[in-house]
Amino acid sequence: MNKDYKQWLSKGWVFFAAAVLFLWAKTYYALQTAFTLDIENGVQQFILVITPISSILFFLGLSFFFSPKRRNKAFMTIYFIMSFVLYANVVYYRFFNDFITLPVLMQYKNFGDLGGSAKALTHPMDVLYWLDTVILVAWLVFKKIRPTMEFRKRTVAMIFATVLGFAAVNLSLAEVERPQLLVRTFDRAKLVKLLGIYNYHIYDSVMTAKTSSRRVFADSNELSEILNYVNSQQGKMGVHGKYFGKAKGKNVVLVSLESTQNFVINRKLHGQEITPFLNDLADDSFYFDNFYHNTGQGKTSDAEFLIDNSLYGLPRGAVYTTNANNEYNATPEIVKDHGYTPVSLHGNHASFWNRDVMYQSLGYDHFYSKDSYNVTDENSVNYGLKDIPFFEQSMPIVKNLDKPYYAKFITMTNHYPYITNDKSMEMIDPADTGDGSVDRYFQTVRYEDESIKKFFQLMKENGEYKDTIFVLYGDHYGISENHNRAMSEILGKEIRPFEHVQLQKVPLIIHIPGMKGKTMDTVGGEIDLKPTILHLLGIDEKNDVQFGTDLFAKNRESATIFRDGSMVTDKYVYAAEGNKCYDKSSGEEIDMKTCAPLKDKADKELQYSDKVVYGDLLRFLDSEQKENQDKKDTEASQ
Ligand code: GP9
Ligand code: MN
Repeated sequence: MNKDYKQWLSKGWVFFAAAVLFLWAKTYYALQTAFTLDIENGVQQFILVITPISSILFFLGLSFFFSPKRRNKAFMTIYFIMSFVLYANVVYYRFFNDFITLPVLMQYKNFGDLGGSAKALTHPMDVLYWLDTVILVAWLVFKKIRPTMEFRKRTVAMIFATVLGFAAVNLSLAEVERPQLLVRTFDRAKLVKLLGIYNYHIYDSVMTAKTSSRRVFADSNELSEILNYVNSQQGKMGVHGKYFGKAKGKNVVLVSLESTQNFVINRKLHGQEITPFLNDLADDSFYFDNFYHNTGQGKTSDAEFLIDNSLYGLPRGAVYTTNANNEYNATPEIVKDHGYTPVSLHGNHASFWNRDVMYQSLGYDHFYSKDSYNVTDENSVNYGLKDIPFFEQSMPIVKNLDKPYYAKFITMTNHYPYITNDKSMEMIDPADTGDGSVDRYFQTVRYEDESIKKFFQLMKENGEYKDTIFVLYGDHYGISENHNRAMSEILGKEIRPFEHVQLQKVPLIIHIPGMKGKTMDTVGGEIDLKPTILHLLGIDEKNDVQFGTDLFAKNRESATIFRDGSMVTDKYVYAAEGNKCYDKSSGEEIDMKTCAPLKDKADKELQYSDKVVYGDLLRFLDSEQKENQDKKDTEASQ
């Protein structure tokens, strides 16, 4: 190598500038290609270019506070962490269509479990995300060109002044583009778009700390306001459906259908039904074809939370991991007071989604998790035990439960990336859109359907069927917006925000042996299942805060609210994404004015629910109710 060249390469500022440029270019490349940020104008484009620079200079600049001896190591460590944060978001986004939040990171303490998915989510081109790190490390390893980053104090001060300058420009432009960006935090994509990925993570960490402090400062007055709201809403509290008590004393079986969306029900692929058993079962049950999931980042666990508590999950992270030690008033605990044995059954290990801890707070007597099953390489795929052996092996457990039981079965095979590992699992050919996940989805849904068929057979053979009511629900979407192209091919129409909202429908089938059932068109969501189930059992709510309504109640408001602030009623669809309003039956976009009340209501209700969870407000419930009752008593006696 030419001597001048070597000399030049060993200059500290050359190395520093090269590293900054590498990281800047890489971050910009990710912002442009890996995430869907919907850049709307030139200003936003400009913001996107400059956002990474302030945080890159700031963090890499921190290495100047280390002694010159340690500086190179400190520098590379920071560089590596930033690259890792970027790449982790890229991979996470491919599946979740969302950015990582600190609570989510903490809940995936078992990253090993994501092994299967993670592999499918990495691409060969991802080498680009690590090439720069390799070059920089090599640069530092070769003694002949090893630079020493020793700058004058003035230079360092200038670097930090540049940080401040860029940050100020960035923040003021962002404020103009999106007023109150930092206060209204529903949308992580906007934060990343306008603040950059690294600043977003700083913001997220501050928010997480703030969240934990909310519990400390919460007081019981907040609860009275929420109780007033809940009691004033149409049909929310104590309004019975016409089947109140019709399943009194029966066992309750809940089945969580992994990633199962409603569009597969009664649909054919290659002339074959995708869910033949569920289709027949729906005919012989109460089948809700306007039922939506209300989940957020907590996915399966959010669905479980919604169903047991009639409270919403959180806007960030999963309540199962962030607030597992709260006081709750959940269905398992309530039915237990009425003589039930509440249990949960799932073939994954107990700590996934922090279930082992949360279930104790919700009042489950026992959690039959992976350790209770015989799980081998042959009988598992993806996350673990396949659904058919799961149900087969669950039967002896069920038979031995004290009756009546409230048993939740959580299926798992129909999970992204929708893998089969045995020909006998493939009962239908994959679709042919060319999008692997979508194509395979139909096969794993078909397998899941077969497992439910088997489960019903076994329940009948074992004499459990006739004394049991069955509640089957899809936990959340399986096909994200990243697959809109393939989905529009399947559905034969363009996927606008309206269709996207409609795709959040999941099947709900309530099967009561001996009762005929019918298709129910009331609009509802997972939030409504707690009162619906309790009422079927003839149990009335008391001392409770719940946001759902009995799905069988005639005068209930036919509506549901999504975790992202969208809302669906029998007439309108408000899509929070894009802030759009639609007529529900025609799908035509209409004036946003019509949806304004829906948007307000959704925001208010979600805020109330978040207050309950963040503030752990149910711990005040007994004293608050008692005070109200005392007040009423004194008023009555006056
Ligand atoms: C894990 C299973 C899947 O135990 O419930 O969880 P998900 O990724 O769908 O939330
Ligand atoms: Mn799930």
